Amino acid sequence: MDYLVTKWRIYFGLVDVNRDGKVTCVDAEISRDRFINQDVKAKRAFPHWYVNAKRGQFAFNQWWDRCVFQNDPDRELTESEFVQNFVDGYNKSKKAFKEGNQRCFNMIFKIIDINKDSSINLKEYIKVFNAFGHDNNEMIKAVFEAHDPPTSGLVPLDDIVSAWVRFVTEKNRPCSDDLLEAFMANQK
Ligand SMILES: [Ca+2]
Ligand SMILES: [Ca+2]
Repeated sequence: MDYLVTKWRIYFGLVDVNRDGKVTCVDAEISRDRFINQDVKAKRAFPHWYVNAKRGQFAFNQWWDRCVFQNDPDRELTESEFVQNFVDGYNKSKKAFKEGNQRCFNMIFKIIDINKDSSINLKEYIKVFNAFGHDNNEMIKAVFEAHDPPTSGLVPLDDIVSAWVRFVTEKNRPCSDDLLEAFMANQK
């Protein structure tokens, strides 16, 4: 299970937005507000900005509650508790674990797909990583390119969701795991 645990630790690092070694509602609030408020001046020019921002906030909160805090938003998770949840979920039912992750990555990438073209571009990818407190744009670009033949610049939503579900649920290391390698090579 070492390979999975390595990946779950990386996942913890991605959601511990303020890097205090715990995942709490503070991380949820920071990432949500940053994501919603980026480009706020530009967006205020659009009449539906406020409604869309409210929808985005709601969807973001839902993702954190369901997918990180398991419906208990007051939870505080250390890295080992976070990883243990994954170990327990995985051991309980691999099928349910995979389906749960499928739902969660669908949820988050639908939010990230800002222009609603059912694909993710580098700008959208950078925006969400930045909202989660990761500003190593070299790493983000490398992770994005691990999904994508660099020529097209767009990754279909379904492909990006599948890649993340594989990342979080696949126990056998393939000959080449581009996503993991992109994270490992660029860790600061
Ligand atoms: Ca934190
Ligand atoms: Ca898009």
